[in-house]
Amino acid sequence: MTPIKTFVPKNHPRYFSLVIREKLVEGFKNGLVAHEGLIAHGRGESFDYLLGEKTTEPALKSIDAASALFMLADRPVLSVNGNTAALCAKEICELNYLLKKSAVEVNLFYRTKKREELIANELRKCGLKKILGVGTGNLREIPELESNRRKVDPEGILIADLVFVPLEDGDRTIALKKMNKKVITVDLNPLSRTSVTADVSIVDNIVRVVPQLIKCIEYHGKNSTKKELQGIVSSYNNDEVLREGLDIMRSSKMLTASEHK
Ligand code: PTJ
Repeated sequence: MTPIKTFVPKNHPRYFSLVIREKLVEGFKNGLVAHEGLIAHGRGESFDYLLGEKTTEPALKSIDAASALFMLADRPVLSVNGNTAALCAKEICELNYLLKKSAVEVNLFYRTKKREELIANELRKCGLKKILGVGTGNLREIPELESNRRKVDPEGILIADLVFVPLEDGDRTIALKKMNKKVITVDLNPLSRTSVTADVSIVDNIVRVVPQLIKCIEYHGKNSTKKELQGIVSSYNNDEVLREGLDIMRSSKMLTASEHK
């Protein structure tokens, strides 16, 4: 995560969580994040708290399956919204660079021209040259979807075989599945419609997920055959992984006052 100027002392027990919160607020002040994005982040934080704010074993399984799916895809698209841009624009660009066949598309629920442009600029600052979904009157609509998320780029999500949709509302994942696309999501809520509908749902904080995805893809790039990647995908069970994530949250231990110190 790109360092920011922070009020949080380094030795605070929840330093990282509070720094992520400040990053999101900064993204809001810069116009990237919607008002509603702050609320969505609060919901995510509460699930992250129950996970102990770390990447769990089931999340690592999902990251492994997601890496294999990315590497097997012909036209993967990374969909970026305001929260994702504020939290990990640089890492999304790195992931895109690593994948080579992929594209990055801005897709917003609370779509305004201004936010589109600000998010595209943020991605450009990270070195991305081609950004889909912005500055074109040429967007198409995906069927059976009423929200602004229906507007997609004909060179991107419309023709993608795999779409990465972190921090989403559920409707689009359902619509993308009906279009026979594979969907990978990152969602701290294992009960969300997005999580239960996607092919691979990574129940973890996006700021931890994208760097881990990059490492995992680099590893498979050097060590795994196409057949091995296909084996990872076919043995992956998303429902099982979601149940395991929920079990970890349920068994989350209450700390006593002395343990908190
Ligand atoms: O930028 P826009 O206009 O496209 O709007 C983006 C938001 C996030 C406001 C919009 O997509 C939305 O309302 O999303 P939801 O329906 O609140 O879903 C967001 C999901 O992401 C929730 O289930 C949260 O728990 C989860 N979430 C929030 N922050 C994180 C997260 N998951 C992983 N990492 C996070 N940092």
